[in-house]
Amino acid sequence: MNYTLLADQVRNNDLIINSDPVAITFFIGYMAMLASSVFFFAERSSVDGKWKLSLLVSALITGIAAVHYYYMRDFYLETGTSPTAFRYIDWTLTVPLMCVEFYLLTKPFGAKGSTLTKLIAASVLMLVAGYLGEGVYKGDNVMWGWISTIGYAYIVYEVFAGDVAKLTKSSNSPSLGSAMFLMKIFITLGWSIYPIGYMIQEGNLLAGTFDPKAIDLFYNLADAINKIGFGLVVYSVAVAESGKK
Ligand SMILES: *C/C=C(C)/C=C/C=C(C)/C=C/C1=C(C)CCCC1(C)C
Repeated sequence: MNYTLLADQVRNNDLIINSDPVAITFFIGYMAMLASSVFFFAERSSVDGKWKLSLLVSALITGIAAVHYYYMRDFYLETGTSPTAFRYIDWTLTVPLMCVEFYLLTKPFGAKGSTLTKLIAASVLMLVAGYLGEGVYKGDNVMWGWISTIGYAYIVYEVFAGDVAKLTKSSNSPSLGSAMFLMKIFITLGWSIYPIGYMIQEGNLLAGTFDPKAIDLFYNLADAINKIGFGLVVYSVAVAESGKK
């Protein structure tokens, strides 16, 4: 092993970590995901039966993200470029798990497995098209962005007017109602940060407004809001419902 080279690299990474906001958010993202995962996992013991699974899924979402952030941070420090493949592998695992989370919330009120299948299919379309536009056919990123948006729009539709919305209405459960109200905010405002970041790519609608490198600032911010924030909403519903006997 060449220790001089290694020492140079450590010094170099240290400099980047101290001065590059993208690198800093990868580092903070890693720690925050890891801490959240431990928190959600540990808190399983303070909620009732069916909520334990919801907290476990929240812990898995942030745990999977923590592992990816560890690698994404290294990749970014080594290459100075966006870790697109790691990013989309992370999302392909965690977004379907977020759909499972919706399903678990509505399941006590009669949610069907077919709704879960539809949500997962829509998220796969959204992510595959996004990856093609960002990682493979960069020249056509606008077209792939629109195809991806079809999947996103379908998820928004399900939550606002489709099966998920109907169940929430018919459940007459105030705690499910308020959880779903917050979920709608995450899906419309929180999730919209991703396509905004995507649009700063060369040739897309917001090109030139930010350095294209800032794409990871958008994604890291959005991940923190949506993965940790979303988990906290599930946690607060679980605690509120567990208190009732
Ligand atoms: C934990 C990760 C989450 C919640 C990721 C969500 C990702 C999106 C909502 C991405 C959406 C995109 C579009 C709607 C169009 C452009 C391409 C994407 C993939 C950035």
